Amino acid sequence: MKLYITPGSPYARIARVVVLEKGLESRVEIIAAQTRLADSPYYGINPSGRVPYLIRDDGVGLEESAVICAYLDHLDSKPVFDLPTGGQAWEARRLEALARSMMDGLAVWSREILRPQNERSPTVLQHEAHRSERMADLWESEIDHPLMRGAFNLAQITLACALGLEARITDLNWRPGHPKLCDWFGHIAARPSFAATAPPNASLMSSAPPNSASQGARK
Ligand SMILES: N[C@@H](CCC(=O)N[C@@H](CS)C(=O)NCC(=O)O)C(=O)O
Repeated sequence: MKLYITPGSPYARIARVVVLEKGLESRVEIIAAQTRLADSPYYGINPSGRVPYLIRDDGVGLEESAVICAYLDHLDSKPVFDLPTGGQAWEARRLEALARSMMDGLAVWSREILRPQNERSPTVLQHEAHRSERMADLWESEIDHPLMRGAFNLAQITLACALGLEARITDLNWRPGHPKLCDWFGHIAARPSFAATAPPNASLMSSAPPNSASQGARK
């Protein structure tokens, strides 16, 4: 199988973590795709141009990190990331959706920063910065939920991949005032699957305006 990724994509990182957690390294070839590039050859492989994208052994391609993770998890017929049974399933869904919601906002923020300085929208940057603050506050209280502290699951993986975007977005500073979240993240980030998939540090991806004294500085 081939898994198309970009090194900085948090969605692709979720799938890469699952590959490692499930010991699928020998079955899944990880390939860096050229996204967001006019006429990228990658569009011939995946017309949407998005990552992650998994080409199965039968040649069929799958999009969406959640779908790809479920497929990878079921390959050995011993899934470990399926939803828990009973009422806990709704809690697992709720938490995973909250984590994905935070990631979606951070992905918009990081995309905006990648645009040329004169094309960035200060409104979008501010909106996403504020959303990230609210989501960090929310997660500081949710992080003690038994599902966030128990067996490794997709809500945990998704949240950790979202928080890990601090390496890509200089002005994302979710740590101050969130000691429980910091401690939780420290444990997850130490897992080999997370250490091996850490996004490249983009210390210049500040959303501060040019020549600002705070450019590149962490709050
Ligand atoms: N809902 C999708 C989101 C995938 C996504 O937005 N990937 C971004 C990278 S973080 C991408 O491929 N962007 C390239 C583009 O928009 O052309 C998933 O969970 O897999």
